[in-house]
Amino acid sequence: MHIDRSLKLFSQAKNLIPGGVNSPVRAFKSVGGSPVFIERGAGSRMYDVDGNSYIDFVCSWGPLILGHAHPRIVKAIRMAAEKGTTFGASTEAEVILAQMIVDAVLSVEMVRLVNSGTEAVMSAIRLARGYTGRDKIIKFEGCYHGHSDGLLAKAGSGVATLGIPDSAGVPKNLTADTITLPYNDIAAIRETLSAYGNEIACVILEPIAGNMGVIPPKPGFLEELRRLTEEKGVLLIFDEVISGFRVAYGGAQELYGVTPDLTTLGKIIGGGLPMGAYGGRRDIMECVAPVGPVYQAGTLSGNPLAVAAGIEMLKILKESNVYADLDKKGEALAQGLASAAKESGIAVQSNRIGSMMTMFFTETEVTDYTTAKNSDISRYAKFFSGMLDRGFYFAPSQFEAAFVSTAHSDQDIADTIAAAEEILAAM
Ligand code: HOZ
Repeated sequence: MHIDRSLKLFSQAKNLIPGGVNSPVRAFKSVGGSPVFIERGAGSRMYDVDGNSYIDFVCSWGPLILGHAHPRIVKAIRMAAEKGTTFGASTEAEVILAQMIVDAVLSVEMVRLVNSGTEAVMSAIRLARGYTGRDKIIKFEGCYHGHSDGLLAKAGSGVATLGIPDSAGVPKNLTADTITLPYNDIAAIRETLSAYGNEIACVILEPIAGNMGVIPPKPGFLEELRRLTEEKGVLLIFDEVISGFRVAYGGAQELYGVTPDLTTLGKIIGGGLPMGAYGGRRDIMECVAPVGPVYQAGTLSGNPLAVAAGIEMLKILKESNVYADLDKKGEALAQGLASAAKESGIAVQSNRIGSMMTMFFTETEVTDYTTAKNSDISRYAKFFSGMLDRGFYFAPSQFEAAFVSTAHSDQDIADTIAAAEEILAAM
């Protein structure tokens, strides 16, 4: 495979952009080799600047549940652009999207649109603190909630593979109120809430962890978390930036039947354009300015292009039965990869919920950050590079999810498994 133009661009980029990338994992540091530069995408495929084609299982890290450049979404964006790209003033389309989110996500009675998942979570935490009058928050090891200061503690993929424990530049006092506990460990949360419950504003988690690789909640974990937080007047926030509209139309909270107080969303709701949202109980959301005292604002919030893409995306998801189809494809891929590994005598753990999955290169079950870190990342790197060379684009990090979209055909999945059999056998 020739990647001459990508190599040239990467060397130019390194001179202009830190590490040559606008988000660290994209630099391929933990898997080796040099990143390919993408020119375009269509359906399940991406094409790089050297003309190589890849079946894409990153799907822009989650938003592309319908694949690349879905004609209806492209049309919606084009039509919106013709009317103007931003107004910094309210539009009818924002009301339509807000209604669609409220109808879909059980916990959300009111919603505020922002520009990214990071912004959504940062705002939801401020809101939880403003509402409760408490400062401390609890997060879980390996759960990623964006890169705002107070949440960059044991934050999964990017920091995990770069070997940076947290981040430089975050003053100690900004993480002093962040308590970090092991994911899926109900005893730890029970103890902490019974000792400090009255000081804690919120517990935030990815109800299905996606950024230390996919780790589902253990049976009863979310239910017990809901019960304990309610008991202590602590708000429960589900970060559904990845799982929202991905594992079910109503997200993980629909799938598991557990309703948080606040929910953060991103990725899919923007139809592939930058968008985030936070929402929840009306009495809490009414603390947000201009109704209440918790300030949050943004020039491009509710941007017409992103809103148009989001509306069209949600319409398509609602009208077609995508989730059963995605689950079937997800299962075929996860099972195919796992049995290819088994046949080659390579120990893996295959974690999957619907169309999001991770194959961890480890012998032991993966249920939290510590067990995820048992993975042999050099083996993942070999798998990744072998697959990339054959035209299959997986995440350049062991600690990420692989995503299947509606655009992936059964043939795409079969071809991927066939290639994986060869790579794994050679390892
Ligand atoms: N770790 C991020 C996704 N979970 C990376 C995002 C990106 O590089 O675009």
